[in-house]
Amino acid sequence: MPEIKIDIPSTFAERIERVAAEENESMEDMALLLLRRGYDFAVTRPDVEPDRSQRPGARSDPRLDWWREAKFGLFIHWGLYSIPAGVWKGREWPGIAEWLMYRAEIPVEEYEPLAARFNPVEFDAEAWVALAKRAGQKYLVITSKHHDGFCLFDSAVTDYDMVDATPFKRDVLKELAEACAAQDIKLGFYYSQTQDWHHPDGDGNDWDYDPAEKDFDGYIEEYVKPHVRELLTNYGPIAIIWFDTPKGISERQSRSLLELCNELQPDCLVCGRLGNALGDYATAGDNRIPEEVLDLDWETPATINDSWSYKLNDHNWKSSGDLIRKLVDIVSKGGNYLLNVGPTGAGVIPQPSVERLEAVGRWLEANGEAIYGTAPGPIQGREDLRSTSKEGVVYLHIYDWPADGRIRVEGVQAQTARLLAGGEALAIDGSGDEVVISGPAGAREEAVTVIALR
Ligand code: FHN
Repeated sequence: MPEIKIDIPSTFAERIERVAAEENESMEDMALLLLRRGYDFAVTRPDVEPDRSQRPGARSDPRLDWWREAKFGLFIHWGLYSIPAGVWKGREWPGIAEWLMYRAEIPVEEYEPLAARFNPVEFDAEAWVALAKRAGQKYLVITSKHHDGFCLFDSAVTDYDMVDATPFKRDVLKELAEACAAQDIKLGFYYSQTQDWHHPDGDGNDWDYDPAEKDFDGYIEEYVKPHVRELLTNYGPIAIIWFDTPKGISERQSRSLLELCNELQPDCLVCGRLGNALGDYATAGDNRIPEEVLDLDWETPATINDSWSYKLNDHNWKSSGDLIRKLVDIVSKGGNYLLNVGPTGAGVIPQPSVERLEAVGRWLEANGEAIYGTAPGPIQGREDLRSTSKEGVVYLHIYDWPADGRIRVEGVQAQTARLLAGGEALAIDGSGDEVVISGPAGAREEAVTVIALR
């Protein structure tokens, strides 16, 4: 192929660099994709974009209490895109695999037949929920409809759904709802309210449909709202509706979706990506962890590898130690961690994800007291440790255990120190300006060692 050189504005170059880093792809591949599709990523983004922030008043709303306590949830990206898993007509497309239809500009006519191949015989709702349980996750959010428009639930307003269009014919959301109820896990539905590349009036598909001809308001009124009604009527209590990529949705439209959710299930939380700063809690950028405590209820959605949905050749798994540190980091800043898995087209959660979630679960079994129901601790801004707190206890989460076992902290008063895992009492000296804890010398095996100070 001949080499072509073009000058691009530096802001666009920055955008390419950022997206390439986020999706762990080469600059070259991302440049080609973004030049081709021009997806409108902003160049610089705050941790929480203003339109995805928490609505005024929600900070003290008791409806969020269970969510504030929960801290850790399981995200599941599963749909037709899980079958090609990033590969179309023999070519592997860079980036996140659930975006394949958009990035490869696959015509609806060619994408739709994937439904006839969606036969996830390995799907086992109880096993998925049991995995969340073992991981110490308290809620689960699954893609009821992602941007490709395919519905995992039985809908009366389209046949492009799991029951009507696949050989599997089972309402997998119903099975998940039952499994969640049985195992005491809260259930949430992800729903792409703005982008729908299958619906002629949804946002995003400009290769099959002329954007100038789209009736977006009609799509919200006659398609999105009936879907939300179905999701909040047919599956028992739903804890969260997780809208996504609000893009150009108007305040009126966001508000009317919120009102519908409130009318149907007043206790159901609506995430910040409803748009127009109307959500019950704020949503940070994907895989973004703010530098400091945010005085908001907020959540970071995050991947274990790079893609959200299953991608054949994405083997860039974060270590379990890294995931535990990320959980601690987020919770120490007042946030929740919604950690994702991408099951295969056959319905199998990839083994590397299972192993990592189980490792986080084992850590939480010993240290969960320092995570669930905690508030950010008094010690912030240190590289080597994080802190959380609850009634009369400060938890120090030590990332880098000092070789001599001596940990010094300022700004906290304490009489006793104990290792949370195992309960060993540590010597403590609080007589000076700082508290000095003397723990065992030498390296420790845990990714994060927690000390409870009282
Ligand atoms: O475009 C989606 C993406 O596919 C994925 O669903 C993530 C999860 O937070 N949300 C959007 C990008 O922010």
